[in-house]
Amino acid sequence: PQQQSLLLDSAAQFPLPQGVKFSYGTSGFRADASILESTVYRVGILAALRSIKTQAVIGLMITASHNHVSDNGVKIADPGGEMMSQEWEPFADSLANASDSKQLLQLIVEFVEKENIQFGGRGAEVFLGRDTRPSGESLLEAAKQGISSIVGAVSVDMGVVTTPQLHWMVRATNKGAKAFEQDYFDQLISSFRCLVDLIPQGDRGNNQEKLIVDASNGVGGVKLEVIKKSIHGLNFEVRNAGKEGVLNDGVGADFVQKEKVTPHGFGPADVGIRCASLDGDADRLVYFTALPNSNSKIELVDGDKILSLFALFIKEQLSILEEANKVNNSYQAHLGVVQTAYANGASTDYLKQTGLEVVLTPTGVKYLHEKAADFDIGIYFEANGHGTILFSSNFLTWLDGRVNELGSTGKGSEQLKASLRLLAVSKLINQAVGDALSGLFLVEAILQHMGWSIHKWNELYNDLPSRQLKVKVVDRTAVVTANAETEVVSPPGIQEAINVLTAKYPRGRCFIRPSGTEDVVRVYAEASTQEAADDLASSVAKLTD
Ligand code: NG1
Ligand code: ZN
Repeated sequence: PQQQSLLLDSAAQFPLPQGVKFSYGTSGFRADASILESTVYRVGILAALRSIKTQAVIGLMITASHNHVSDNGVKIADPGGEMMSQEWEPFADSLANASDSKQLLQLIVEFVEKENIQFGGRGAEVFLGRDTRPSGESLLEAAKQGISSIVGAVSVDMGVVTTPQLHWMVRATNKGAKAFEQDYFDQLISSFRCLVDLIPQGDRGNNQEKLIVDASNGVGGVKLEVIKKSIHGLNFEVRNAGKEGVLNDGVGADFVQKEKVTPHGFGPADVGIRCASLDGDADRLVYFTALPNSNSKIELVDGDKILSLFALFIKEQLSILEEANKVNNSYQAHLGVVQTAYANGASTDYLKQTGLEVVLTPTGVKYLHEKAADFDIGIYFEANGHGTILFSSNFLTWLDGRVNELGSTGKGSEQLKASLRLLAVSKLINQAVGDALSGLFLVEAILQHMGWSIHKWNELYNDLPSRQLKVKVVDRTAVVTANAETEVVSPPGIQEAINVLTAKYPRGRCFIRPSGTEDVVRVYAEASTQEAADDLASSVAKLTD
């Protein structure tokens, strides 16, 4: 009863805006910030319930990532730092759309019973974070109100953080580790240092040319400036750090990847220099280098190529270990990479040719992450630059043992170094979620290790020309796909028509799927020339009309 009146009173302060329908998509709720207060308040309640249910700390992040500065959004991180379990999404939807406080209360009562959520044990604890959007401050207040409308629930405000930082904090806390921002920085800096110290002498220092980072005028820039003060072994400059320009406006990973031109703040003086772009909440990373005399055109080094670089490095370390294992006690580490249908076909071919196991999943980090967790080392990336590397605890335990064993025999062997490198990667890379900052430092460490320039890296393979289009449709749910979204099963006949069109183009590949975040059907096509890819995409787009 005390709980019920508390909820009714506080919910009444956050009325649902008229005429909108919210849906917990691939990245939580997103909308114009002005209509999000009730949603964020309700997600506060949801997070508190999730914390009680899981008896662990839960994260609540307020961000709209690469979207416009006037948008905002909210999503939940589960105890391991991963996205909230999909099983709770329908409940999230119904909470967000409850018409008034009474209906809200009723939904909660029913759900608490159905999920058998037991009050009275450990109270809820929710970590809150937000990006640099001005609307974040008042939305954070709404989240706090939502959390405190559940009796005994507490929130811990982590302030302005990157999305991956908040996920990392949740994960680390639930593992019993120290998890403040400084701990995150310390771990990143020390594991980067470790990788640099393990670079074979001959190759060291081949890659000390400056790196320029476009921080999308977002939170990533703020954090990079902090890291810059204590990191050694990397010469970098941060641009678009958010002091002047507008968040995600002509800057950032999404812009650079889609437009394939330099972001604002870059000019002719930067031609040929190794550059990186983060998105607004620093969970996406792409690299690029400006081409000479080309009207700001760039050579894009996307998520697929970051994945390829990581895979190559890890495979090299594993093969050093496996050499030794032939004699010694062995552990056949299962390495796999996970992509979506948007991965450039040339990247998939390249990965397979180097002997890697490649798995395709539907679009959305939750699918990729889940698949990657099936491997001892699972690397996943979306072409847009969101991805990370997951290590199984079995493998890490084995690796720890190996390091102790090899270290104690005093053999400063190659195997020891390879083991230490893999351990350092597991600490540097954010295993909760894709993280542009940790990804960036891993890329930099590997480039130094290999002694590679960005051009050398980019030459691993040549991207096939591709084209993405979106088609506004009355009902995007009419398009149903199978096989990791590579085939349309409904409406009938469309797939056959796509096949006929695709067959006309050398190296042609094409698929359509309903977007999970926008009211559109997306068309993706690739072929041996840009013209062919454009043609294929537009002729397939016509099929969906
Ligand atoms: P949808 O709208 O479902 O295509 C987009 C991106 C995803 C992912 C999500 C979440 C493309 C083609 N799709 O999903 O990769 O980033 O947004 O933000 O880039
Ligand atoms: Zn993002």
